[in-house]
Amino acid sequence: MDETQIASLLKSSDLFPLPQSLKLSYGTAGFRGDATLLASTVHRVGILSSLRSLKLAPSTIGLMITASHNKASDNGVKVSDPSGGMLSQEWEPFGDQIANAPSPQKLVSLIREFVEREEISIGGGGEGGEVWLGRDTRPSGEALLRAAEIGVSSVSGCVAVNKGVLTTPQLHWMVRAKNKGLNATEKDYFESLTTSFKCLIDLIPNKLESSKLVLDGTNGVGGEKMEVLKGYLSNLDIEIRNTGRDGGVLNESVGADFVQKEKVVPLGFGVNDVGVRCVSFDGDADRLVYFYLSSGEKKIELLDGDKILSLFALFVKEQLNVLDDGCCRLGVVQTAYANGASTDYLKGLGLEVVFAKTGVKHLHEKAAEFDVGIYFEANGHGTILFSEDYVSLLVDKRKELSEGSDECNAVSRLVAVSNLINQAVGDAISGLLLVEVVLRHMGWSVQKWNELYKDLPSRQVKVEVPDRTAVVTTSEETEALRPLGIQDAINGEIRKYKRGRAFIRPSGTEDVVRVYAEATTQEDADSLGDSVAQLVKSFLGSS
Ligand code: G16
Repeated sequence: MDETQIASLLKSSDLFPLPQSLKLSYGTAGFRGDATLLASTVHRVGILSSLRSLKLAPSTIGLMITASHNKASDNGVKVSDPSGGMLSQEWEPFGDQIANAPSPQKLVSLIREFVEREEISIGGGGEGGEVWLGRDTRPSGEALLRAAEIGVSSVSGCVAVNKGVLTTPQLHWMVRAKNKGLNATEKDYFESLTTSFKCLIDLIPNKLESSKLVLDGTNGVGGEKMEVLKGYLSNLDIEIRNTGRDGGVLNESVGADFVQKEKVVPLGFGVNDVGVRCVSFDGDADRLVYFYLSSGEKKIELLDGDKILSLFALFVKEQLNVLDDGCCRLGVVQTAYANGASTDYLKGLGLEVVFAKTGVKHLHEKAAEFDVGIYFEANGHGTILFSEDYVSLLVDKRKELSEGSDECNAVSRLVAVSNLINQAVGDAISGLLLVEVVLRHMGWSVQKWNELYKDLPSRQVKVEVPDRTAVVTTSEETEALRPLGIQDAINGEIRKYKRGRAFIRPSGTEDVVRVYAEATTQEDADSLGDSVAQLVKSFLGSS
């Protein structure tokens, strides 16, 4: 790094001093925290993104300003690699180091060491770097995006391109398309989804009139973008609520995280919606869960990520059965949060089920090992990955099949699904379109879909503690290794309940320890969850 580059980094870093006692880590999905404290973090992630782009030149990197399901006053930043997937985990420690560097001088010395070690050529006349920036609708997003732009541009030869308000999956999709040399605008995203959705609808043998779907847009970017998509689609009857225009607050008693954790109806929905198919997005529209009200009560029937995964698995398997394609390796990936009943159901279908740590970056990696890998977290984050080799094989196969035959239709469906469902990351919009296709294909109502299996009652609790990092778990997060003795105490509680299962883990996005509990009755699941939460408090203290 030459003197001019060092001066440029020092100058821009002076604008964004690190707030006192701020300690952040890249976490499950990037850096998150109170938005008023994040300017230095976002600026530094801007620098990191430029370095990543130069390292992988020629390539475009994505930088998204969002805190997704967190409260509206929080914000955050996450990075997309050129593939559209999450930032390589190998770079996360460097992210942690620079985010916490106490002074501009220390920051620059860390960058210098890293640039040398990684042999990154800055301003050496090679390919320049490019970082595409997006943000959700949080009020703090605009100023933070500006901080990111300054960070990106402080690295010589790198340009920041502001793509404005987007869902996280849109930015990932666009980055992936750009790096593949494809059309990569937001309009291209909508057109690609619309074309494959129409193709899948046309392939449905006995089309029934579809009933209305109601979307809870969580007062965030997802509702806004679905309004745009509606303009492209003629065959989806959808009503959009909680768009944020009517004064509702982002994620406050609305959205996928609220609906999935609390299992109650979001604001804006009520007695008039009994029996209607409803869906909730989260704050940056990378998660979706379906639900319906079976009575005028607040309680809902939830169709979470596990049920979406099961629906998709059935559909894909049905197509593979038509092809009699024993050589396609189809697998599904879940986390410890997956309801035990869903895992039993998937295994009963003869599917290979593997487990990963919480965080899409972990699930995505495992799903990519299959020809067709379906991954979903119970919270509604997931997608279907098709290997490029398998898609080429399908495309070649289609050429040999007679148009309109069952085999040809099955191949066309699989290819259209690979185009519809986001190959970069979980995407609520494309997930919604695929659920709608599959329900119509099966001729199923949301109630019928819900009957695939019956969830074991479960309970999730958040516990605020002075230091959540005191909880250390095994790699699959099913057992706590620290604090010493807590797992034995948890096991003692689990043993008291029939089919009892419970685990704890530190959240990577909120300052809490999460507790998950499951048992044969809701009363037992609640009681197990509460007693494990009590154990967390007694081992770690309450904050
Ligand atoms: C993020 C991750 C998800 C993860 C969720 C909760 O979601 O992308 O994979 O399940 O956080 O993580 P944790 O339990 O560690 O807080 P989102 O939608 O908030 O970006």
